Amino acid sequence: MARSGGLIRSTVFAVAAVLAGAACGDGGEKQGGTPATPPGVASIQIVNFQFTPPNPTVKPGAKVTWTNGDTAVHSIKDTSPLATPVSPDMAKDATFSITYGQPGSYTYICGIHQYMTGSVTVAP
Ligand SMILES: [Cu+2]
Repeated sequence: MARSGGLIRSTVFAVAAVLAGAACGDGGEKQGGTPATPPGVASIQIVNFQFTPPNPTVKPGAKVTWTNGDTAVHSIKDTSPLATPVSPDMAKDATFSITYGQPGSYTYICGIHQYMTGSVTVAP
């Protein structure tokens, strides 16, 4: 007398804990308009005289950081109309960042080895 239809229903209520906007307004007394939630970041590694990845796409307001993984010294020179100041000479593990506000395509090179090229695309 086996009773068929032993349907075991395992209902899992996945409570989606939406972590929307983690505690904005911490009452800090910082000066300057540093946004609480940055729109994005991207990292470009310099390895073997190449940018990796060379052509990232980021959101407006994103901060792109280059890190020199080579023992050779490199620098970052923005060659777009943005005309960001050239980075200092970057020793191994040194970093340099540019924050891109407006959509567009921003080319850059190594100021020392100008055959090292790349571009950052900023798109909404
Ligand atoms: Cu270089």
